[in-house]
Amino acid sequence: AQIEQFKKIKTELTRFLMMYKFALDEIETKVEILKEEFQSLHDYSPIEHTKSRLKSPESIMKKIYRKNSGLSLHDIKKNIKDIAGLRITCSFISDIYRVKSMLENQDDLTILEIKDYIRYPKPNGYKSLHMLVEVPVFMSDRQERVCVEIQIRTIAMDFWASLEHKIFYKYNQSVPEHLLQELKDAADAADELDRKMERLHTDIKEIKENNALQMEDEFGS
Ligand code: 0O2
Repeated sequence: AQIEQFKKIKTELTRFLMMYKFALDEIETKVEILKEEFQSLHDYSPIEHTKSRLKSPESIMKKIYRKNSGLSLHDIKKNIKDIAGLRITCSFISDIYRVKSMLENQDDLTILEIKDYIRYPKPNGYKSLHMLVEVPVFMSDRQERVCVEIQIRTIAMDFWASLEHKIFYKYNQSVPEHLLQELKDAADAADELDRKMERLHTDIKEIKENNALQMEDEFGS
């Protein structure tokens, strides 16, 4: 009887984690469609690249412990919202909000929460737009709504966050004040770069549009 019970738990656990993989597949396809369609319509893509990850069982366990969550699959689903994660790296800050609204406009997605760490950066300088969305996943005998955490950021924000994660992750002692300040300065430098590139992007777009209008005037449309 115990073996039967183990088998049942194993099947349930496998299906539970598979559900998050399917949800990620769904979201990735959606984002890929947006990317391709935008590229073909505007000859430009607001999305540089995407990267998905499933939280490891070890990392899920750590979060359960930290959040003092119950241990049933139901509790885990309710309390750990970033088991499935998708990171979208955009070219420019304005593209982040463009991708956000394209996702908000998809009827089958439910937006559970949006955290705008771009408008309100974390004290260390962390910037990113976080969306918690629920995706319907259709399986052979049931339908589940599964939560996926989407992080949208620019290349510069991603560069800063990846390195900050490497430098400070698992650093359990308190970080000296002057290092925190330097980290914040680095985030400001990344932000300055983002704004400069956005300005260049807008200026070049304007010049291109003006040139196109001039051509139309000269040769008729
Ligand atoms: P990992 O290793 O990326 O998976 P939560 O703990 O998720 O219930 P919280 O902390 O309010 O609630 O979530 P929030 O603020 O949306 O942040 C969750 C994720 O954002 C983190 O996941 C990181 O990926 C990223 N993040 C948030 N703050 C920072 C930061 O200061 N630096 C960097 N590099 N990343 C950050 P995990 O699970 O903590 O980590």
